[in-house]
Amino acid sequence: MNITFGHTNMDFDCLGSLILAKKLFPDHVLVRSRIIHPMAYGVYNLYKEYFNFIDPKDLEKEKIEHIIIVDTSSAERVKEYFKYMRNQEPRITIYDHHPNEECNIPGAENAGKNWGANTSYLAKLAMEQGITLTSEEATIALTGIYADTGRLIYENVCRGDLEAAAWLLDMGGSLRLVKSFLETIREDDQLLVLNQLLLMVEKKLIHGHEILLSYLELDENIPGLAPVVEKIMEIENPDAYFAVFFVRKTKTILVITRSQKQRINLHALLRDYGGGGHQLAASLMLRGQEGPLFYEEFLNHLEKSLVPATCAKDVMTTDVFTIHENSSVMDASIYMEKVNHTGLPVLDNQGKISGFIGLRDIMKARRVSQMHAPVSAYMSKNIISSHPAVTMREVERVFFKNHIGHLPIIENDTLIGIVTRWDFLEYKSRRKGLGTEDEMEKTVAALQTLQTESSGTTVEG
Ligand SMILES: [Mn+2]
Repeated sequence: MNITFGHTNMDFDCLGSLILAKKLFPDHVLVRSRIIHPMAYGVYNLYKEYFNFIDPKDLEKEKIEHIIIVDTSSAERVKEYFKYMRNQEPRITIYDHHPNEECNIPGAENAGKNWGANTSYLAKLAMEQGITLTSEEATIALTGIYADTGRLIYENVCRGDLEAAAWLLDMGGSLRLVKSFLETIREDDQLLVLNQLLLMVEKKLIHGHEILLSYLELDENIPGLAPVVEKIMEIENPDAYFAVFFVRKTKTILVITRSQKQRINLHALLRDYGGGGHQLAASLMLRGQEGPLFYEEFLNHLEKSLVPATCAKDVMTTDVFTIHENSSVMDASIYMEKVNHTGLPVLDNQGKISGFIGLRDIMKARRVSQMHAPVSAYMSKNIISSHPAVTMREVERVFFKNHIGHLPIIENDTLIGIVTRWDFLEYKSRRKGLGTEDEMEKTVAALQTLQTESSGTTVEG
């Protein structure tokens, strides 16, 4: 017998990979995990007959020749299947999309590649072989891709993920169904907590970070609080959210946190209490403490431990090209072209900033043939500037509110730098990822594992 299986606690990407593996390797039978991720349970239950799973227990009487493993390379996550296998040395091939992760399944070879979703990689193989899918199979696979790539927006998404998604749409995959399967808030009590939190969340500026905070007491534990916290994160868009819950019945404190800034390292913040997780997503559970006391103490901890937010002086350009107010508009125009800028701060005799001249001001002078007039006659005198400690969030607001893309930074009446569009975009594009690609991959992988780690639903028989 030849078999295919994925990791324990099967999630969407695992199911998507399995449905495609069944098409790619029809002489292999699918074996299901005895635990299914609660999020993915609906898909499993609705499409059961498309998989035709056998149970790990059924392997007891079989002689297994070849095994295909999808969406994991970790021995720990497939041990439930091997428990029942009698023969010692089946051949094993792995299709896992984290080939950098250490593969510790003895004798196995990973044929996978670094893709956003494992399903995408198998879809590419199916595409190349001219396989066709039913619309149900395409929908299952499409759900896997959307789930593991954060709806095609995580930083490890590659061209192949998008091509696979396009192909699955051609095969009749339904985005309407995908959307409904990925809905994280489905229970009434989740909705109730969501509404309560929306009314009570408090925004606080701590060392330049916009921090969202809430403290809520619950009668008993409610499953699925993390998706509620994520939903609030989406609505309020703070730099980080610390949601503290106190469950009265069990006297348990639960802290769920999400961040979108690498400067706010949640794992490090919660480790002091015995919690942890990852840089951008972490949680903590504590027993035997009073909720309100803990919350107060926790706020102090944040004030003490948060590293100050990135501000203008960290990202600004310090070699500022300027022009004197007595120079001609013509000189300004030539200089701008030379330094490849669309605007220049204008300085007076004391070296202080007295205005700003941009392309539009130069056009105005050109239209009336006044290119030899002094810059001071055409510059805009209403200078929007700021100080070195202004946070990047504030810079973003100033840009948007005033329709500008540069902000001169002034200290003690002296121009010390300028934050340009380019500086801003550089900062923004790096803010969600981490310094190096390696670390970025780790974070994405960690977020995917977090999804997988939440406790599974054990299936019948
Ligand atoms: Mn995966």
